[in-house]
Order: sequence, then C-alpha cells, then structure tokens
Amino acid sequence: MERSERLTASQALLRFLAVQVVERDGVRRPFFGGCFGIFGHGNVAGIGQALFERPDLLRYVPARNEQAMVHAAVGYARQLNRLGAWMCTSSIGPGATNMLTGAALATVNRLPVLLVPGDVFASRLPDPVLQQLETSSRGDVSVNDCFVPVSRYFDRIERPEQVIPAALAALRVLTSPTEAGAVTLAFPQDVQAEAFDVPAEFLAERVWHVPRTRPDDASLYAAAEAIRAAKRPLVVAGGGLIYSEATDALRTFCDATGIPVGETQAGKGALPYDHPSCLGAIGATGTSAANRIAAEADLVLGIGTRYSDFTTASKTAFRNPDVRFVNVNVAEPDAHKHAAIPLVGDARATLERLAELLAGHSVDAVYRDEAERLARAWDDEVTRLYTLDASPPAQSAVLGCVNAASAPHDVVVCAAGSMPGDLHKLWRTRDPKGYHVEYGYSCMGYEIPGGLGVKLAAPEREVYVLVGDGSYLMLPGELVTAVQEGLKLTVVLVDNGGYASIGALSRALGTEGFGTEQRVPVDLAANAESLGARVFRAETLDELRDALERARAETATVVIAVKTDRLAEGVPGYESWWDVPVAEVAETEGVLAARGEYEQKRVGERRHL
Ligand SMILES: Cc1ncc(C[n+]2csc(CCOP(=O)(O)OP(=O)(O)O)c2C)c(N)n1
Ligand SMILES: [Mg+2]
Repeated sequence: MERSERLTASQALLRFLAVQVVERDGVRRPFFGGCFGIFGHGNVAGIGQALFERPDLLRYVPARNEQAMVHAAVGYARQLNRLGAWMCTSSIGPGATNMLTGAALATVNRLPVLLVPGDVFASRLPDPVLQQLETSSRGDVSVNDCFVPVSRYFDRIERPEQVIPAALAALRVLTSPTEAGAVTLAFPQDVQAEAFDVPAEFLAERVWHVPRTRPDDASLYAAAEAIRAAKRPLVVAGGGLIYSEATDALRTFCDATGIPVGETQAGKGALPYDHPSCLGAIGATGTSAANRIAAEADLVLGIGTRYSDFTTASKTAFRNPDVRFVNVNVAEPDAHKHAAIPLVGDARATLERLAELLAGHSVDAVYRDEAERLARAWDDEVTRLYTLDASPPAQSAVLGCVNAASAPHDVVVCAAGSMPGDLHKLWRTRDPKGYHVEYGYSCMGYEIPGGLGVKLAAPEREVYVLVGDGSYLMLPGELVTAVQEGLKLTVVLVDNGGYASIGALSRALGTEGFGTEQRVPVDLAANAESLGARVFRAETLDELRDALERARAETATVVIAVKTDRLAEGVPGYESWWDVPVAEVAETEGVLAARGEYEQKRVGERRHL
C-alpha cells in the first residue's frame, strides 16, 4: 500500500512547495523564498489556515497591494538569476486581478513567480458569490481566466487531488530557463479546504536540475566561421547572459577576441563599465560608443537577448547592409530572430564552446583600438553629465552622486520614467548583479516592491531604489512592508512634479507636454515619513551627498527626497531613434513637423530577413 497523509489541498500544496530544491552546476538551494499574501474570502480559510498552522513551511510576508507583491517576487527571482521564487496568495476577484499586471511583468521579463489567486466555488452551490463575474454564455469562466495570456502555465484546481499534477507542472515551468514566467494556479475556495489522501512521494524533497543546454555542432561551426570572417563583429549582451552567470565567460571571450560589447537594459553589468571591450548601453537609450559600432557592425552576436525595440533602436541600430546575426539563446524563438544562425543553448556553455572554436582568433588591432577609444570617450561624457552643476540639480548629477555613494556590489533598482534611460546610459556598473532596471514591462510602481524583492534575495547588499514622483504615487505602500520586515532600502525619490519622460516625448512630438504635469502640490517626503521610512530632504547635490552618507549608516528603510526640474534639458540621445507613431492628420504645427520627421526616420527601419 502506498503511504499517504490526509491533508487539505492547501496543506498539500504548501508542504510540496516547502521541499522543492533547485540545482545548477551541482549547487542546490531551496527554490521558494516564501509566500506574499493579502487575505480575503477565497484564501483566508484555505491557504490561510495552512500557512497559519505550519509557519515553518514558508516565510509568510503580508503585503499592501497584490500587484506590488508580485513585483517583489519578480525582484527576488531576477536577483537570484531565476534560481528562486516566491508564491503569492490572493483572495478572489479584485485581489486576484490586482496581480494581473505583475503576472504580465513576470512573463514579459521571463522571471518565475507562482500566483495562487482564490477562485469561485468549484461546487457552484452558493453562486454568485461576492466578487464573482457572471457570464451568461459560460459557466466555467471567472476573472482568473484573464491570467491565461499572461501566464506561462495556467491551471484551475477543481478537485483537491488535482494539486498533484498542477504543482508538478508549475515547478517544471518555473525552473525552466526557456519557459520561466508567471505560473497561475487558480484555486477555488471550497477546494482549498477539501482533503484527500496525499501520497508521501508527493511530499518528499524534489530536486529540479537546471540544465546548461548546448547547441548542435553544425550550428556552432557555422557560427564560428561567420565570426572569424567578420571584420566588425559586436556582441549584444542581454539578460539571459546574466541569468546564465556567463559574465566571466564573456570576459574571457572578449579578452581573447577583442570583440566589443553593447548591453541591453537586462544585460547591463555583463562586463564591468571600465572593461576595455565594454561599450555600455546599446539602442534607443544607448551610448555613442555602442551605437556607432552597431551602425557599422557586419556581425551581431546576440547573447540572451530578445531584441526589443529599445535594443535595436526600433530596427535602425544595425545599418550595415550586409549585417548578419548569430544568436545564442536558450529559447528557440529568440535564437532565430533577425534570420540569425541560431545557437539554441545556455549562454555560458555556448560561449565557452565558441571560445574554443575561435582559439587564436582576434579582431584586427585597428578595430579593437577604435572600439576602445570610443568606450573611453563615452566615459568622459559620463563624467561630464555626472558633474553638471545646475540648480535644482540635474538628474544625471543625482545619478552620479548615487553611483559614487554606492559600493560595487550594491544594487540600483528602477523601472519607469526618465531614469531608466539615463541609468542605462550613465550608471557605472561594477558587478553583474549591481544593475536592476525592469524594462521589459517598464511598469510604474515596480521600483519599491521590486527593490524589496532584491533585498530579500541579497540581504548583504545595499539596495538603492530610484523612483520618480509619478511611480512613487502609484505604489508607495510596500515601504510599509519594508519597515515591517526590517528590510533596508535606500529610496531616492526624484520629484520633478510630473511625468518628465512622457512630457519630453510629448513635446518632441508636438503635443506640448499635455497631461504630464502634476497640477497639485504633494509632499511626498511627508507621505514616506507617514509610512514609516526615515526621510531626508535634499535640495542641492551637497545635501544629497550628505543624505546618502547618512543613509548608509541607517539600518532601516530610508527615503531621500530630491527635487529636480521637470523641464530641464535631459541627457541627450546618441545617434538613436525610437518608433513612436505621430498623427497623420493634425491642426498643430508641431505635430505636422514631427510627422514629417517621423516619416523620414521610419525609412531606416529594417526587417533583417
Ligand atoms: C503602470 C504604468 N502606467 C503608465 C506608464 C507610462 N509612463 C511611462 S513613464 C511615465 C511617467 C513617470 O513619471 P515619474 O515616475 O515621475 O518619472 P519621470 O518621467 O518624471 O522621470 C508614464 C506615465 C508606465 N510605464 N507604467
Ligand atoms: Mg516625475
């Protein structure tokens, strides 16, 4: 007879999650860091009871907003290179749908999170229950069906014993480098409380091996030949390279071959900023160095990148008519983009193999010198922008102060507004995990909860959260969670009285910044104080430097509020473009002019077939 234990479906799920282990390169760690939650009907009596009776299973952290708790889970997973995750439990209805934005963010960024929204009764007996969506044409729909397109795996647990296949499928997807994203297990509230005989095997420790897959030899040989033949090759380093922990392999590869590297938002930190091959950011928010080299590159070696429009400057970055691509990616669809020679495999394993096949090969000295010269000139430009003297302070100088105050392995976190672009260009990254800008979904409000997730994953690092006033107003509540959990964040709140980024875009496109100004004064520093943070106000760069120094000595969450000028000229673009469509018919002179320019620029967009 099979050994078993009688447990509720919720108890079985938590017992299972608590003993999941992930392993890569022989190193094992528990996969789940804990469970974020907000209780309501739909999870308070099922999952809630299971958590209450067995607090030893998973660390439980009550959050303030369901969207934010998913962001925190994402921050955690990214910091751990996808080798860790959190569960998020919500009530039915609004608690569940609040998690949708977080689910989309996780899936777009390919980061594992386990979402367990409560659901309406599987029995349907008391229907319609509070917060239930009634659909006249179907009986099997609930608001949780909205999770389907934004989840990499979706299941609804209609009977308690379905926990077994659902949980196993969830872990397969969450630990897979090619499939990671949001996993949603919609959990009807009655089923959560129902019991079944749970086989002991299901509750035993289970190790999920994360493989380092390798491309086939034929593709590798073709790629090596193409790289050898190239005169002006360029690496585009994406997030996949960092998740694979391939940064040492990249450095060895670059030292040997002299091939320069441009970094995407998720790939920033692939090389330290002062490595001679590091051209810094590439694309729409790229540096003069990377964008100039990209324009003439004859071979692009994309590693762990999905070539978003920001990376390719809306397909205008690679202008050499003969440019070809070689893409290293665990995900087959990404490996094939831009008609590349696809190297479907893990970044580190593949780079090591490529380095062997390219033994003795190097780009010519003239090209190597040119790239290094451009990289040095770019660093001078960073120094210029870091030391701008303006009143109120220029945003670039604010970033310079934060960079100077941070230690090499501290982490900077940001997501939306004008700062991601400036950080991409200007942040001097010294550690592969020191730069964390969520730019797959660029979701306002990610910053504080995302930073919280980073801190949970890396308590030994100082976490600098850079947040604009607009993003702050959207989702400040997790400051309370940081205080409650004794997790220290240093939040630098850059208040420019509105949506500077979108305002600048709007003015550039002729619509005069319409709707982007904060029209009533708000004392955000006072707000942060009321949420429990220690607050410093800084009006000058000297005050900011002083506050940053004092913040380092604090052990609890600090908010440094800095005022900047929304209309000040920002960091320029460097030979790049971003496709934002302009009205074909308009009465405003500025819009018509912008449309004319738009049509000219669009001609440069390539298909790379
Ligand atoms: C949830 C969400 N809504 C809307 C947007 C579009 N958006 C991008 S940046 C931005 C303004 C951000 O304002 P703030 O945080 O003050 O940063 P600033 O642009 O002033 O630097 C908006 C509305 C977004 N990225 N995310
Ligand atoms: Mg702002």
